[in-house]
Amino acid sequence: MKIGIVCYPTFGGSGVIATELGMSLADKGHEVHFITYKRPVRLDLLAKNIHFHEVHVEEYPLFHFQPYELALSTKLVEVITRYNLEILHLHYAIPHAYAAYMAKEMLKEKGIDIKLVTTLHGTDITLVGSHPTYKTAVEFSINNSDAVTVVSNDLKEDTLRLFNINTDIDVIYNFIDLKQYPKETSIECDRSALAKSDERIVTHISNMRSVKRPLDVIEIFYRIQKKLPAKLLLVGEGPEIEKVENRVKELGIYDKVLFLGNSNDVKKVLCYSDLFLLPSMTESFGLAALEAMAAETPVISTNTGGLPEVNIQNNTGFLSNLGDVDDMAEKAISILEDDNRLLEFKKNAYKQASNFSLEKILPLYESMYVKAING
Ligand code: GMT
Repeated sequence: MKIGIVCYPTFGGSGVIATELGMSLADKGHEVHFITYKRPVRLDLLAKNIHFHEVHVEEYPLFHFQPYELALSTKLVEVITRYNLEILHLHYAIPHAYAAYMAKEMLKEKGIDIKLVTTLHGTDITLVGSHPTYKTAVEFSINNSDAVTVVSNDLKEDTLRLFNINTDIDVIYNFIDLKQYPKETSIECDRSALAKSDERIVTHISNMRSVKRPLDVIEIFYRIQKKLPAKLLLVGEGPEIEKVENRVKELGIYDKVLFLGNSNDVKKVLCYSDLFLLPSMTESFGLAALEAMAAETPVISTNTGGLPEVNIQNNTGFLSNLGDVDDMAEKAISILEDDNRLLEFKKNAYKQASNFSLEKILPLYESMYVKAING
C-alpha cells in the first residue's frame, strides 16, 4: 500500500507510535510518506520505502497565528497527488484529521478519493479536544474519518462519552518491538557507572508536563531511598523540571537523582532499571510503561485511564490512586527489597509486554487500512 502518515514529530508517545508504525510498514514493503513540520525524532530517513515531506508555514506579519492547518492540507494534496497515496493515517484529531478532511475535499475535485484513518491518542480527546474551543471540530473530524482507532478501551469509553460519535471506533493498543530491547544481562546494560552494586535503580521517563506528576515521582523516590539504597534516573525535559529540581534539593537527595534530559537512549536507560514510576494524572495507554516492561522493568503507576489495561496489579507492578505517594512507595519497596520478588515481577513484566508486540499489533493496522480502502 501507499500510505501517508501525519503526526507530531516530537518526543511524545503519539509521535513515537506513528514513527515506529511507519518504519515497520516500510520494512514490510509498504511505501510510507511522513508529512509533518519536522523530521520525527526516531525516523530513519535512509531506510527503504521511507519518504519525508516537510510542511513549511510561511511567516506573514499580518497573521497573529500562522495557519499550520492550511499549509498542511495544501501539502497533503500535493503529496497524495504526486505519489498516488491510498491511505492517510492521522495521529491526533486536531489539527491532523481536521486538515486531512480539507485535503480530501480538495482532492475530490481532482477525482481522487483518499481514505482517512484517524488514531486518537488521548491528549487530543481528554485534555484538549473536549474543550468547547475545539469540540465541534474534533467531533466532525472523527465522524468524517473512514476509520477511527483509539489506543485503549478506556479512551474509547471517554471518546463516546465526550463526543456525539456516529462512526465505529476500533481499539488498537500501542505496541512494542521487543527485538529492539537489549537483555539485562547484555554488555550494554552494565550499570556500574550509574549505581553501586547494592543500589536499586528507579526510573521515570516523561515530557515532565504536570499531567505526568513528576513531583509525585520525587515524593515516592524520597520514601524509597529512606528504606533501601537507591538511585533515581529522570529522563525527559518539560515545564515541571525546574520544580522537580528544586524539590530534589529541598529534600536533600540531589546526589541520588540523575537528570538525564531528553535522550534517544531510552532502551539502554530502561535496561539499567529495577523499577519504573508512572504516577500520571491520566494516560490513555501509557507507552512509557510498556517500554519499561519490554526492558523487564516492573511498573508502579496510578490506576487512571488505560493504565489498568497495561499494568497488572500485583503481577507486572502495582496501581494506586492518583496522588497516593505513600501507597506507591510502599508497593515499590515491597518489590525492591526482595531479590526473588523483583525477579518474578521482571519476568511478568516482559511476558505482559509480549502481548503488545509489533508482530501482534501491526497486522491490525494493515487490516484497518484494507477495510478503509474497500469502504
Ligand atoms: O503523554 C505524552 O507524553 C504524550 C502523548 C501524546 O499525545 O503523544 O501520549 C499519549 O499517546 C500515547 C501513545 O498512544 C499514549 O501511550 C499516552 O498514554 C498518551 N498520553 C496521555 O494520555 C496523557
